[in-house]
Amino acid sequence: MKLRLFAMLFLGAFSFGAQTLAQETPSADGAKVYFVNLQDGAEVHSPFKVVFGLSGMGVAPSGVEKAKTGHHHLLIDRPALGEGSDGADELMYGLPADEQHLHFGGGQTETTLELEPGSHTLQLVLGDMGHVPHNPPVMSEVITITVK
Ligand SMILES: [Cu+2]
Repeated sequence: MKLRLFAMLFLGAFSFGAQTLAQETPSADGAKVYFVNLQDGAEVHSPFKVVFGLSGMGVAPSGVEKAKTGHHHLLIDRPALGEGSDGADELMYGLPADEQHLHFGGGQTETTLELEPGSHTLQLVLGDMGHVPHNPPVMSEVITITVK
């Protein structure tokens, strides 16, 4: 009996702890992000415009807590979300901000990119107010483009 109570308290503490961690912001069923103006295999001249599409959820600036919203992130020249060496961490704690992870925390829905000539990969990922992917993540396919 005593042991059972302890186990319940332990499990209770664990689940509380898990909730305060991330990937707890639910996405909307069927939500999608996508590239409006670029397809896999596209050839572009730098600088070029990238337009972000979102359906089934809304765009909100980072730091704004509102259900079923998020802001865009553009992942450049790296493995698909969740598949790199930091895959588990980025799903749990959020995306870094560097030249491979652009945040559009103002709620922007497009950008202009300047990339070196050659082949590059791009992926769009929606993040919550704290830059953490939703659960389940709302992300585009990884597309490969060639910059002429
Ligand atoms: Cu962000």
